[in-house]
Amino acid sequence: MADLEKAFDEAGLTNTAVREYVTYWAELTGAERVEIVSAADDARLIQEALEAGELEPAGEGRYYSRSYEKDTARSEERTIVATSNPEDKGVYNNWRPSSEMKPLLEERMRGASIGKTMYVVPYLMAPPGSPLERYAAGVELTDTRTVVLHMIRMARVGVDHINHLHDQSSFVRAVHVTGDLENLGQGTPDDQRYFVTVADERTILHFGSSYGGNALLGKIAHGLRQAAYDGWASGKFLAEQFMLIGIKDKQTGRTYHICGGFPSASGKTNLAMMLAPDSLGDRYHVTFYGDDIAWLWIDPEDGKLYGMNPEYGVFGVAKDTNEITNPTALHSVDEGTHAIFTNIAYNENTQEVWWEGRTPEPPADITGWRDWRGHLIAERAAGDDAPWAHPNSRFTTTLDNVPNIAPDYNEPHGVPIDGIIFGGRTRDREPLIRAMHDLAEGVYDGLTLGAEATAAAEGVEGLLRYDPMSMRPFMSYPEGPYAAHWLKIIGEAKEQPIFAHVNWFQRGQDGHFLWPGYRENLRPLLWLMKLHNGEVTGRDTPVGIIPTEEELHLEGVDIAPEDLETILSINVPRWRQEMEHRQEHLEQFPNLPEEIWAAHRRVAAALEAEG
Ligand code: OXD
Ligand code: MN
Repeated sequence: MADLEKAFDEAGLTNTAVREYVTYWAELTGAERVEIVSAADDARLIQEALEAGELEPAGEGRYYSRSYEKDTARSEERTIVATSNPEDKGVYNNWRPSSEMKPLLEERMRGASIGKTMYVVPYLMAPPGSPLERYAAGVELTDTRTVVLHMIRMARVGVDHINHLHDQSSFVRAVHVTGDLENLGQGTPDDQRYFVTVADERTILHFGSSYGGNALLGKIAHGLRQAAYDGWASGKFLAEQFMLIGIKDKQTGRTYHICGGFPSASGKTNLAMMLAPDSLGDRYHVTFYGDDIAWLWIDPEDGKLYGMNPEYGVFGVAKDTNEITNPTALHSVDEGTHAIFTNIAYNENTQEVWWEGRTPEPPADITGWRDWRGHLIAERAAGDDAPWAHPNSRFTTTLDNVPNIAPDYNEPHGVPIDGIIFGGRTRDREPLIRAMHDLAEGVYDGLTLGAEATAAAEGVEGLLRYDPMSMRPFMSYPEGPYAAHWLKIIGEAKEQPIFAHVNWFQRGQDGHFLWPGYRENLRPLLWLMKLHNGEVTGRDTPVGIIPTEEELHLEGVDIAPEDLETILSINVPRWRQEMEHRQEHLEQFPNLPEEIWAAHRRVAAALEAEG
């Protein structure tokens, strides 16, 4: 091994705890050399990756990469939360004892980086100076250059973030070793991969993938699993898979902030990047803070609830992103943004990129086009209509590239939160929006959030796949204490945020969507803020307050009167059915706070009382 001390000194890495940690893992993995990375190294690393064929140019100042074909998504079955306390076992966290998992991971990683460079990526999952900064520092060790390039886009990266730590050892130790991707038995009974968060030791050990969701350890493993655990253990904050937006009322000068959770494929990124409809654009401006993670806490000074996006970029799903669904996302990956695409279709002659839903039809002239696996489209067998891009293909870009990025996204103190919303993809029953009466009902609603099963194998029609607060894959401690922690943190807020459930996806008998969605989704959110301000009263129902037609201000919205009536009403028999499923779902969780059960009983009784 080359001289580590020299490498640390040259990079200005002074934190002795970090130096010890890097030394330990460099020796264990057998890495040939160590390179300490800062964001300023990006251009050089890009150049190296282009020369090595890990990236290809996708026009000017934009790049394309392909991952190994069995390594294209997060693996929930192989993801584990480990601690030394068996009471940390929950329903969804896949808990295992750390005494079992740590040796296992060390065994997998031993010698696995022989001949490779170990990149040391010091990062911060917060704007610098944030009151939660002490939970935000981490150092990812990775053997893969494209992972480094993604980390530079998704987190604030540089040695300063860890040199100046108040407590030099309070950083998350995040070790990523790719392994021999072609021999890991992905998805077979002999699967060798393990993605482990040793939460009570603030250590993340991920082996067997270089796909972003498994390999960018600042994002999901630290930003969600570890941070949720830290937030609970410290009693100080919540870390949730939430988007966060601002809505500025130009007439009053006031900006509202709304965050919220949506299970996968429920349009969270599109909502987070939404623009105001043209007819409301003179008055309202929507700003983007984040599309995937929010940390929430109470400021002891003013007692208000604050939120921030700990990430520095967007790791978005490319499929179906186009001028109508999300023009903001398209601009955030324009040429010159240094965005990186993964697993979309690529034209090696023209350096163009394409994915399903980018345009209604794929490019007519297929010359030079290769699918995400790298196979020429022109050489496909007749009738082979496999997608050109992988359904989980991604774009990665920094927040500064998002055209409507909030001007204060980098402010350390975060932004005051006015509303918390949940929404799934539900074809019937769920109205356009229903506001909750109080905190307990809000948390209850979050815990019973779900999305419809998408494939027959996944579930029964009409039955949701429950995804509490959209955190099912990221839960790190048991659901009962999780609910109690929510009640505690939000309960401490001097000004309570308003909770609501939204649904853009109700369908008619013939399958058409009843609500136009996209930019029009601003209207129900404006209604929610007016309700919160006492400017409207809505109509009370057993499952929450819903807007009247007049309160929604629908001039110019293309919607049939009967469709509008459906999305602004409650189907009581369907709701009664749903309550039985909810009961079963909640019964899985030991120690659920009595307030949650009381909210459940209240809603059930109100539904029973309806004619
Ligand atoms: C996810 C992601 O997997 O944000 O949820 O990438
Ligand atoms: Mn996500």
